[in-house]
Amino acid sequence: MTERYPHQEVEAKWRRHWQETESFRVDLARAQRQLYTLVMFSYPSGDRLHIGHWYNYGPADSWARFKKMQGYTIFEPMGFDSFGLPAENYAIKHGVHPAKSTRSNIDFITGQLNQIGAMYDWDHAIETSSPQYYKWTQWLFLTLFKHDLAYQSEAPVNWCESCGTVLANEQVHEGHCERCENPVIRKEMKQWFFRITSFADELLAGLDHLDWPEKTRKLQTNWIGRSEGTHITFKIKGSDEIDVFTTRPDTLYGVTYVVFAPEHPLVEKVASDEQWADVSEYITLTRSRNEIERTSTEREKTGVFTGAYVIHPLTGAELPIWIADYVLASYGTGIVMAVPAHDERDFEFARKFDLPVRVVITQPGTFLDPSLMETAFTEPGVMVNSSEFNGLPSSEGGRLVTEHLARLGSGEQAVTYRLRDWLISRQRYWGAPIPIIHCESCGPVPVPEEELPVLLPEDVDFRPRGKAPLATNKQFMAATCPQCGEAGRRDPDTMDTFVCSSWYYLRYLSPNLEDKPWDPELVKRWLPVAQYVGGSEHATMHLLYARFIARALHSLGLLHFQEPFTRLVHQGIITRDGDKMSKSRGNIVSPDDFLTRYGSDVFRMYMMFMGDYGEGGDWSDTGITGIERFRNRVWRAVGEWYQPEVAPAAAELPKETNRILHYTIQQVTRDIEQFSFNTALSRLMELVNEIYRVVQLPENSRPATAGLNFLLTRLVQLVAPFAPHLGEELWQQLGHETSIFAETWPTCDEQALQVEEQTIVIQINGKVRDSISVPVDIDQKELEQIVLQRERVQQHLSGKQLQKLIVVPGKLVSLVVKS
Ligand code: ANZ
Ligand code: ZN
Repeated sequence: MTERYPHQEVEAKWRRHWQETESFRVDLARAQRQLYTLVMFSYPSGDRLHIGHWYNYGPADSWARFKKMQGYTIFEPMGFDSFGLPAENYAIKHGVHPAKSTRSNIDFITGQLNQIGAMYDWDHAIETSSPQYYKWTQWLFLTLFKHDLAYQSEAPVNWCESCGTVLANEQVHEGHCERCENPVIRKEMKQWFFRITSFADELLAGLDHLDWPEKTRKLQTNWIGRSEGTHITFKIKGSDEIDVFTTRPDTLYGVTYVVFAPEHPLVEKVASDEQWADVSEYITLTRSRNEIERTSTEREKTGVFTGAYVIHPLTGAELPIWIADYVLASYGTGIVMAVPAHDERDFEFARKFDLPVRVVITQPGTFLDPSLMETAFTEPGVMVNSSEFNGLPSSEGGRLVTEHLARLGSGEQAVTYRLRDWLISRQRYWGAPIPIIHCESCGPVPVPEEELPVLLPEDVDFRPRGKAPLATNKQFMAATCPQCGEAGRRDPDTMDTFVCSSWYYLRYLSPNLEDKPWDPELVKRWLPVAQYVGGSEHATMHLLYARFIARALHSLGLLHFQEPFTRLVHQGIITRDGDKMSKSRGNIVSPDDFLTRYGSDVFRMYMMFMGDYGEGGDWSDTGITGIERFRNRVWRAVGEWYQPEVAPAAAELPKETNRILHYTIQQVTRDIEQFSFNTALSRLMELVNEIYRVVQLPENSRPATAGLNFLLTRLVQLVAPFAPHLGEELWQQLGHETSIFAETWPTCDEQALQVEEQTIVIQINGKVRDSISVPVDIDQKELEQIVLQRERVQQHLSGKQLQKLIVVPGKLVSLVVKS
């Protein structure tokens, strides 16, 4: 037998070759049939490249290589999302400056990425923490600011008292600080926002035209949360007017009280002196609860009476105003008209605080007694106890109530979104500084574009301690107002890293461009991104932000497209022996160990083989050996049976082998296209089995050498995208001097797929009774089965006994029956 496949040498050799020959460099300005394929770049944090990255990047590259062989010019860039909390937290934990730790992590990860053997064009790499990059992130901020799409406003933020810092939502775990585990409170602070809500309708409508996973489009739809309803105005007794947002105007006559979100700015004004102590205590209590807790249906309802009343716009009744944390300040108007008879939360609240329940909707012909109700009646029905609206069905009645209110000037149709404007400022160090100078007389003034980037100073104590770290650097903070020349101060906040990643795909095309964020010609040629691959955990953050930024820039005439990512695929999650991989379980697969042992191709193929790409799979240390065997079988087949002195010839293949080959081509082509790598690999394994079968046939039925050579050639081409190093190595062995990825992907000959059929006559007791068409190579047992199941045959068999069944291959099946 032959020696072992020397994967280490082979893989190193080809990676060197690709690098030396600049195989993946693309002339972006001239390329034809251009195809931009993108993966989600990584944070260079201390965890380095883990299996999740590999699962994202390896298979995505296989898809790209397949497309390259189909004749596309591939642009497949890679870079680093190097600002942000993961890098900063790593730096804090290890006491190194983030600039330094980021640098060494990037260097290390670059080496790991190279082992994947992907077609990355490193000349186009970007690092979002480099001044050449964040200069343009700042430009993006200013562009939005100048068009009123960025603004500053007071907003509640997650605040950890013990760390003395603002936390991102992701850092809050069930109401507690991820780092110190102390409770997180809400605190009002002045923050920067991007006006994503202006694009809510567009972002919603745009989802219909995207080739994205259904689940992700649903998540975005729910996240945007468009809700149609009515704004209804109530007058506060002896004070202002307020609006509520309701989706059920048909229940207006059933309102028995009104609830303000505790943090609503009017609460302080309307609360009576007697109630103020209770009210203010409750407001403080609410700060310690997050929205998930507050809206949980499990929790018992809490709240406090304010001592104030509103006047019902139609009945003139006086209704008490309460505050309760189940009403959120950030949704609708932050005030709810409570209808306990028809809303579950209001019902629970009313029962707890003994507030009246008034039924105004019933099923036709039924009667509901409020004192006997155990839950709210939330279905639509017919209006009752509603004056002139009695008898109307909910939907029509709701519409008429709204129209009636509109005539009185006390209401109008309204649309509300769950989506909030994007809070982009962070009181953290490791991010792009916000390019604004605050001036006493001019307010917030943009830093002039020619002064960008506003450099992030290195000399800053970045440990979190209650205010933006940059504020402690006097030199950084001092600035003159670009407008009036007076002394001003810089904005000490930095931008959320999701701002960096909201536009990175544009920069990849020309990462070193100095006077523009991107090259409009290249952008026209290459964008939008044809294929994006990355984790579904980004469904509502990154993927929504990037869509918003593209739409915002489009609306300003700066981009020709509205949607950045035409087609999106999510890789699934890899578990190990059924468990999620985690440090605490100690079951993390370290790619590096397996790479040394099995090589990059096997590692990549094993991940692709484990399960459906979108769903993920379960890693097993023994499972990978099956793929190693497959790789070795491919390698040995070529080494042993390919005869370079004979030219490959398709015509020399036996029909059935040829059919299997074309079936494989057909299926593999279809499967890779759809990211169905596991099934594609199964087909390739079957093809390899067929090769091993035919070479063992006796001399006279073995395919001729030219035919076998052809078969092996096709095998190598089909395997290449899955195992790029092996593909190149074998291609060279087959006598070629150029890269296999410059070859054309094999096409399926539909005709070869036809199974040859023959007609078989069925005789019963010597008489021809039926005939059937079956494949030429049908198995005898299978033929007998088919014959016996024929309706005609069954008729002749019923009540009789089959005595004999004779098969004359290719011609006849003869049955002898007796009664
Ligand atoms: C009266 C009413 C009667 C309501 C009824 C529902 C049923 P969606 O569909 O999610 O948009 N609501 C409005 N603002 C709120 C806030 N800030 N916090 C908590 N709840 C709020 O929900 C709209 C409904 O949620 C509104 O319609 C309001 O309650 C409540 F039989 O008004 B409804
Ligand atoms: Zn000024």
